[in-house]
Amino acid sequence: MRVYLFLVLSICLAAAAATPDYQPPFNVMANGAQIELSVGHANPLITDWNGDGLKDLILGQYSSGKLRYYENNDTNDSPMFGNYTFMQADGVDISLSSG
Ligand SMILES: [Ca+2]
Repeated sequence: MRVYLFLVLSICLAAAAATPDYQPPFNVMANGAQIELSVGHANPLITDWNGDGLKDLILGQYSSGKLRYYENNDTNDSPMFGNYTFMQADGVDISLSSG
């Protein structure tokens, strides 16, 4: 019986893992406007950066290598971002080279 249950659970977990549920694409807004970058490449990261329980947005800019920080001012289900600040280390904007 345990072998049978294990086999059924394994099949269910494999089926669930094989069918991700993606949402339709959408434009991310900040301060009421679509986020624009000077060059079309960006590396987004969603994480609770400031530890307030709300997921924030960090965007790595391809053109200058700077990291934009957008704090989430609403909820995790309906995030609202305002103006960004550049992330800094020791008072200096962080800049990562490309390549
Ligand atoms: Ca946060």
